Amino acid sequence: LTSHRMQALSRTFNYFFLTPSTDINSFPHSIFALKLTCALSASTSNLLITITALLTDTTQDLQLEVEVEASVQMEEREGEDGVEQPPLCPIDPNTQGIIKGRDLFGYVGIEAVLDQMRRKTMKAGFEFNIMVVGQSGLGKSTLVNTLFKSKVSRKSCTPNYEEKISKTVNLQSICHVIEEKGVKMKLTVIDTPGFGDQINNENCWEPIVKYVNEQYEKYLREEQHVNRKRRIPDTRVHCCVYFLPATGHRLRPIDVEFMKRLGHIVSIVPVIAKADTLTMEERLEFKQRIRQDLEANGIRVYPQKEYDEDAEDRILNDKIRENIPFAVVGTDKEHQVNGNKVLGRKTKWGIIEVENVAHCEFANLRDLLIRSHLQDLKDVTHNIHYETYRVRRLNESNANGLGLSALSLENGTFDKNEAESQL
Ligand SMILES: Nc1nc2c(ncn2[C@@H]2O[C@H](COP(=O)(O)OP(=O)(O)OP(=O)(O)O)[C@@H](O)[C@H]2O)c(=O)[nH]1
Ligand SMILES: [Mg+2]
Repeated sequence: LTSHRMQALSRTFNYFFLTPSTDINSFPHSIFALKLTCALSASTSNLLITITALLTDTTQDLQLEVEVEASVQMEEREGEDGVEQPPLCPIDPNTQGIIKGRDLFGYVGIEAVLDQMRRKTMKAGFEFNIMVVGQSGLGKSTLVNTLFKSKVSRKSCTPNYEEKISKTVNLQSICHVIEEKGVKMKLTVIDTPGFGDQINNENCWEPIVKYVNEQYEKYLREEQHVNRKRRIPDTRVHCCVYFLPATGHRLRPIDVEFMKRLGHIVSIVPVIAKADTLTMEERLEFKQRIRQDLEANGIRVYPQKEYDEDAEDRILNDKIRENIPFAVVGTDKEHQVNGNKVLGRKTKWGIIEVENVAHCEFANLRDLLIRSHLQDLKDVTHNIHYETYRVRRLNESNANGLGLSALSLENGTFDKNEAESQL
């Protein structure tokens, strides 16, 4: 609070401004709730944590008292010698008609909900699942290793992934719990076998589409369970990193087909693989051509324009849209550069530093996936892709005259007795 605002508040209310050293137990119980409001007004994060711990059960009472207090204040202010008081806060013409908590009765501490959410998330941790998809030999498995060995996890993960990367023949998940500043993230990367080796590559997207849908189905079944788990394990693919070969030409028909299909069920982030094989000019031109091709073919890649929430979002996402596909280089080796250990590819003419933005865009990809858009990717997965799947499945089962339980039965999770007992 500014000192001006504090003065204005103490004219109207008998407020106590607590400091972190104030002993809250020394206050009479009857004015406890009011004092909590005051305490939140002078909030520091430490103070907030102590007080919330003391008052977890009185939150409801607190809200009621605050509301009463607010109406009293309004009456007093209206009755004061007919003299119009200046508003405590300047009135924003854009918010006229909306009474904001602060304007009415000072600082209530609504924003403390952020602290509450933070504490809950820290306790529970969260899951994030990335899938890598693309033609064989483009460096998918290498990039998964790069991600786990790079800054995202260097401190917390012991690389137990096999040292020599060989051709991936089965779909496999690599999972690490990464902890940073007390926040736990269970990061799972699903490595997929590359396609394009067969003479006939028709329907090569099917195993991937099947896997993505299976995860939605698993989640749907859990949701419909009568005794639902408190937290449904989330194995849904939140993001699919699609590898494009650095041909320098245009999108190949197989990539167009593949991405078209995947784009409807999962958020795709395309990347140019092995970008160290392109010069800077080639890289720029190739990126531009890919963006044109994506648009011309109506391929939906993340972040989609229609899901931008506001102008701020649009500005941030426009920058990403102008920059995709990221040109990445992968490695699982570390080298010494100027006395520092860096992840890089050693060539005859120098070291390509994977995490150096002047060399490649791996760091931009990692920032997008983890630092800036992780929650949005999870939200889009849940609210758009999963929702579309859920609606389709429920419509299907209704059209077939099967109930929800039958839907679960159909997918083989329940045994017959369990389903009958639910009915
Ligand atoms: N030049 C260059 N080579 C790379 C890069 N990333 C990986 N490689 C090499 O490419 C080869 C294949 O890498 P993998 O990671 O096995 O490729 P993949 O996409 O997993 O292949 P599949 O498992 O068959 O689908 C290895 O020899 C890697 O060292 C890169 O960014 N640049
Ligand atoms: Mg592989």
